[in-house]
Amino acid sequence: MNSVINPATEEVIAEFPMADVAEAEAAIDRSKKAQREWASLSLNERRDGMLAIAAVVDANLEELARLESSDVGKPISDARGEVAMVANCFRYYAGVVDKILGETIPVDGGVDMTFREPMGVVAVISPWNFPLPIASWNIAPALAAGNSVIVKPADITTLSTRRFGELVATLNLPANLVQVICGPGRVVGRVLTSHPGVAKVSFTGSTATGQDVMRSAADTMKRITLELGGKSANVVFADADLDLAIKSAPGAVFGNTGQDCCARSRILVERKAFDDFVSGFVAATESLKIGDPADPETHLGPLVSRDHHSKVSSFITDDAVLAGQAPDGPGFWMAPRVVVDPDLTSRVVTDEIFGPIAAIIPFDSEEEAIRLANDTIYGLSGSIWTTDLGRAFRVARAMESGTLSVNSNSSVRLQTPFGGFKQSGFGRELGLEAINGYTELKNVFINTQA
Ligand code: TXE
Repeated sequence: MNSVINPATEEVIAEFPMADVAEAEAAIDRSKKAQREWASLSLNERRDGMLAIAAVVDANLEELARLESSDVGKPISDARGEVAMVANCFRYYAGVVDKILGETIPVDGGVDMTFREPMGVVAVISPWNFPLPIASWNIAPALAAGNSVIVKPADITTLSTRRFGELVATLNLPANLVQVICGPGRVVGRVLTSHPGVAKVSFTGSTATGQDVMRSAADTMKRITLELGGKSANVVFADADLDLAIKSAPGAVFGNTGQDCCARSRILVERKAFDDFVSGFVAATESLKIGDPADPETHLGPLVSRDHHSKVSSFITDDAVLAGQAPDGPGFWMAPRVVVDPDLTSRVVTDEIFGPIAAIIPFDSEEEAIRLANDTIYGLSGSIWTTDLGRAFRVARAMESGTLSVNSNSSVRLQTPFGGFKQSGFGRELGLEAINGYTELKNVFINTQA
């Protein structure tokens, strides 16, 4: 039995059995049949099927948000917004079903064209920080392209995805089109990443597990998309609208209690503005409300688990400035901390912490800012704050990162590609680009001289 623990209270809120290898294999067999059925439906039927998923998510938004909030420790206002995004994700990709285009290519001696064909069974292995949204970013484009899906949520945060699976099963869709299977990553996850019946694996999680997924998928040459960790830079130039940059920065690193692959956990600030930024940032962070995730006013909940709390605690050093007050009593609570001008080789600067700890680092020139921003094994996200348009473009083009924003700390939009450079992974989620990751490209040449 797997016990689900509410990280804000440490109470067991649900128990359910974990799947084993045989169950995972049976799910793959069922999924193959579902895929053939789904791909043979008309375009309108597939579109309507996806709209029905969006509608059932909307109709159950409050329940799904409460499950997510109690399972992850996520503030309820965030969870509501995330579940609304899940519904929008299915609506967006419902509109894509009949817009998956090929090309005609000028050639001699005939006509040449390309088709984007479904891959087959897609396995989605999702993490615990944004369980349902991240699963949906992969389920929706996979379905739009004519694939079936098996989702394996992280063992510690299964509730929203399990309920989503139950809701989808009530719809008039091919049986087993979307199956949710809960089990340990090293057992059930491994079956999905190694079984010949799975064509594609979309994995979101740690870089170390991503490497394991790659190795395991190699034997059967699976297609893979990896969305892994990050150590994103928030680069603030002195010519920026400093008030706006300061107001936005705490949410960008401490949102979801820092458990965000896009967390701007390295804040690089031009020296001329450094002291003002640091004092403003600490004050803005102190105004964040830490506490009961069920309270709509709460900004920060607890960390997701006891294990994760002890991992994040190992990053706390004596020079960290405490910015806020965590509740006493049960729960995996941690108040935000700020480390000012740290040694650039320290773990707080180099490692993905995945908790509420920010490093603020000074720089003196644009070149130095770029060098510091790129001085990491990761390359997922990042921000540039400046009022100089030329500088904004220069720095954005020079940063080794897949998802950047200027004068904004946003990373994710349903319409735009999301993914990383370097050890943050490869492949892109979201936008029309995601469809390329869920289709095989086929070229057909027709001889017109025969
Ligand atoms: O992730 P794992 P963990 C980072 C973050 C965090 C660290 C560890 O730094 O502290 O990873 O988190 C499944 N084959 N991110 O240990 O292990 C697992 O069951 C197949 C960043 O929880 O990567 C879960 O469903 N699957 C990240 C998923 O992989 C396996 C989000 C992720 O778990 C498997 C989460 C295996 N051998 C953590 N082993 C981000 N990019 O946002 C585990 N799994």
